[in-house]
Amino acid sequence: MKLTKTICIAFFAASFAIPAFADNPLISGAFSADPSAHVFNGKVYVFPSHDIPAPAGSRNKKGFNMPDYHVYSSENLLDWTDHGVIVDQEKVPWVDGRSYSMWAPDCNFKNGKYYFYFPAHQKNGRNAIGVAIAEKPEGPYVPQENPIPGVNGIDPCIFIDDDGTPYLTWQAQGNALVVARLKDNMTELDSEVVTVNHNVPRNGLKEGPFMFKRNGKYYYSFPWCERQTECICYCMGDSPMGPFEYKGKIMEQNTDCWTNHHSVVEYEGQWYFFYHHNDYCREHDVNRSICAEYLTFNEDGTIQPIVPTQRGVGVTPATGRIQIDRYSAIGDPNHVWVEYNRTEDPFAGWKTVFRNKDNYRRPIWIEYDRVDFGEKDLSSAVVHVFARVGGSGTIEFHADAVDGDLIARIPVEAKDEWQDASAAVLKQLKGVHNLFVTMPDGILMHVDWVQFK
Ligand code: FUB
Repeated sequence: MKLTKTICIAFFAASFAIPAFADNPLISGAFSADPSAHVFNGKVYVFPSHDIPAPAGSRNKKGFNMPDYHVYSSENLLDWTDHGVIVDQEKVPWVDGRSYSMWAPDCNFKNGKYYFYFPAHQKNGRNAIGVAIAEKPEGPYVPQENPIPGVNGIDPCIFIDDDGTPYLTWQAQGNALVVARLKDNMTELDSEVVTVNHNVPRNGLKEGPFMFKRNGKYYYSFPWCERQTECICYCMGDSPMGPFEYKGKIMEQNTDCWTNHHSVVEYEGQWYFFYHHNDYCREHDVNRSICAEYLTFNEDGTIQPIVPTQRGVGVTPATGRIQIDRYSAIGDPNHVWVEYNRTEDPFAGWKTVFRNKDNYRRPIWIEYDRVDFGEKDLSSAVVHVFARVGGSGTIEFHADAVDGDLIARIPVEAKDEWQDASAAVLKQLKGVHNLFVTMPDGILMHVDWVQFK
């Protein structure tokens, strides 16, 4: 992926629901990190933290600047609704309101209420973890007057066992991962704080724990910096207080972003893995964006390793703008690649470049899987494209293979500006198919998205 200079600008969130976008990253228009996903009332809710570029007056110009939390929801994992700010550093009595220290949170449901756990700096500078309580997952949340007594640290995860017993796990001082039972009121500890026994090799920082249960087994997963950046690894055990046995890595370290932070959720019979990366900000790794992938278990309950993708999860409607640069597979990288759009908006996204060099004869292609063509006939195919004199040619859409059924052939005229070129649909498809976009002739075309009408 070739990237140009990006200027990261501040984003002021609307306090009403606004739609976000599909593919990875899941959210556009604001940075988001540390996604904690849960299913409430038949929808997926994600509680991420919120990175912003360092504001004037921040004491931490080069590090994380995290002023508040939003919550997002989705029924199809493509269209995300931002429900606005749910907790703000300036409105929590115990938090230093200029510390921008609202790191990874979590939320869960008990006794008819939603309990949102978040870390921040107290007015004395020390980390603590507090609770805000709501009647609905989207809020309004009421922060408690004081943080939870005896819980000093970051990255809370709130796990509720099948019998209703709540457990809080977090990273305590000294980089220890710890767990404690909570009282039924969800705001006080009900047990000793126990260091999680996970028999993971001891080197490297461990933080951001997440706990879930499947088929009677407890899964305890966390980021671990084994070498250069954080990978996500996991353990399994028979009790939420441990001991846990190390089972391996779910996601390997990446090269660009030092942190990774995850959660795991089952929704409509499918398991998902949420994590973050710095896709929309490449000068540094403290303005991150959340992503999701499918998660698969082996027969014995262990987890298959996940490779991060641009495509992410979900089925994309053919009638929406299909961002083919969030591809599932791509041809020869000398002839087709993805570039960051050159604008001052960090969320302008990417485009696909098709380039025929040296009379390259094989198909030049990119694949975007899981497109829903619906049940009705579609009349035209559109490509949002930029091609100058000497570069223009033809863009083709094929079904399910590079040389699969020809869905449309779109001649693209040379122009000095972006255009929507279109042509009639030649082959009607029904249901979900993988879309292949090819450049059978032409020299240099930039494609931002494609769409059917
Ligand atoms: O987002 C700030 C911190 O970075 C989180 O609390 C950690 O888990 C890491 O993702």
